Amino acid sequence: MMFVLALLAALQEAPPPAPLPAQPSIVVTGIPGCGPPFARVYIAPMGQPFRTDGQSDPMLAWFTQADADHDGRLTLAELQADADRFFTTLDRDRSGEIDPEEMASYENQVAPEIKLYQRGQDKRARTGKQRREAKVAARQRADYEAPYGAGIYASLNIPEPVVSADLDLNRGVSRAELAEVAARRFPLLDPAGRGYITYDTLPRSPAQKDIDACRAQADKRKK
Ligand SMILES: [Ca+2]
Ligand SMILES: [Ca+2]
Repeated sequence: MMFVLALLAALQEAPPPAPLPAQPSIVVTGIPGCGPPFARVYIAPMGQPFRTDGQSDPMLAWFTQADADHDGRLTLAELQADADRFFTTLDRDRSGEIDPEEMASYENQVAPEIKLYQRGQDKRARTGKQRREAKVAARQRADYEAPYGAGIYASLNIPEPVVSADLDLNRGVSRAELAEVAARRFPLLDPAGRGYITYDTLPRSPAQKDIDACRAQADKRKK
């Protein structure tokens, strides 16, 4: 990673290119200004975060794991099995319910990204321009349609994918509730009603779309 960063820095600082002598080809996987090709986190439809260094796709990591029979088609049964597996991870005391304490550990330790939309979470020092930009971004997130919380890193705009599975509002999420919620989310990921989800048709997260747009712009400038 350090090597790639150093390489990128060197490329950015390089003087206008002179004709190059023949060299062994160097694969540069990041585009300066756009960073690595993939968002470093993807929050799966049932709430589990997948992380990479940005050189491989965390959404593909989830899809490959969830598509248990590896036929390239994620079925509802497979999505529910994925939900069930994640439930077992979150229900630490094996009580059969993700209780408020386990919910808090999900939001604070397992997937802290989902809290980033909350006020006061980000205490970075900013210049005036950055503050103005942050304000605009916050205003956009306050818009109902704009993604926030987990939605920024996910295929579905669901700010908190675990707590929102508490269908009976008893402040706990049971295995059955998570399975039911998987059944409700499945059609959102399969709008054509094919009965399965493929990686290619899975909506890219807003974070990934930003990167894709940046790279497309950079590509255009090169041409
Ligand atoms: Ca499958
Ligand atoms: Ca419940």
